[in-house]
Amino acid sequence: MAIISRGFGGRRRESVDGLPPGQYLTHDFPVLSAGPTPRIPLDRWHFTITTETGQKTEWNWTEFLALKSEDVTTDIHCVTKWSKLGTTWRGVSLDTLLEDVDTAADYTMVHSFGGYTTNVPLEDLLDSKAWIAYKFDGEDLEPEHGGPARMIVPHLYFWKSAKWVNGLTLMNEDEPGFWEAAGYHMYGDPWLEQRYQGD
Ligand SMILES: Nc1nc2c(c(=O)[nH]1)N[C@H]1C(S)=C(S)[C@@H](COP(=O)(O)O)O[C@H]1N2
Ligand SMILES: [Mo]
Repeated sequence: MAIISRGFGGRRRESVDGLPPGQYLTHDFPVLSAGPTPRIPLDRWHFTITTETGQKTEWNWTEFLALKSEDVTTDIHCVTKWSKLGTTWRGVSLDTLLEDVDTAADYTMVHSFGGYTTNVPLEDLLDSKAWIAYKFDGEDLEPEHGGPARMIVPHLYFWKSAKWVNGLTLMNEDEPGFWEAAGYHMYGDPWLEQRYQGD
């Protein structure tokens, strides 16, 4: 249940169950991109999983849409301190995509069209914790928010949810992605406020 409170500083911020420490609630959907929005024609879209031994599994857009899709309702938390509760998505679970992939690796690097990368441990992509989403709020995902398809890993800060995703690489050792190499936390648990290295 949402509880509205005014706080003391004259700033009106809602305090709500389900909000991690240091976060405030937003009702709009901010756009945060480190560069220009790439436009990816659907006939050039692909998602490729590459194992630590170089084995590749790839889906084109038609093959991807033929996979089992799920509706997901989840809260999202950006490291810049906004959170949005109860967002609704439709996408393909990473459990489905990784089902027939043979790997002994523990880490992944997620890759995007445009060059963005972010590292996520493999176990954080499994057991209904991550999806490649192509709908938001019942509509096709807008390019600014990562359309045609983006990763969502909602239990970690939202920079781990790569927009315009096009693949993931399995790795034996953890390596930093784009923001992690710039000082952001390697894991990014919002409940532990793992914003920056050393948190
Ligand atoms: N490819 C790509 N994915 C990205 C980003 C980016 O710059 N490029 N920004 C990240 C950050 S910091 C956040 S908070 C969310 C923002 O998603 P939104 O723009 O849909 O709110 O996307 C994440 N995924
Ligand atoms: Mo972010």
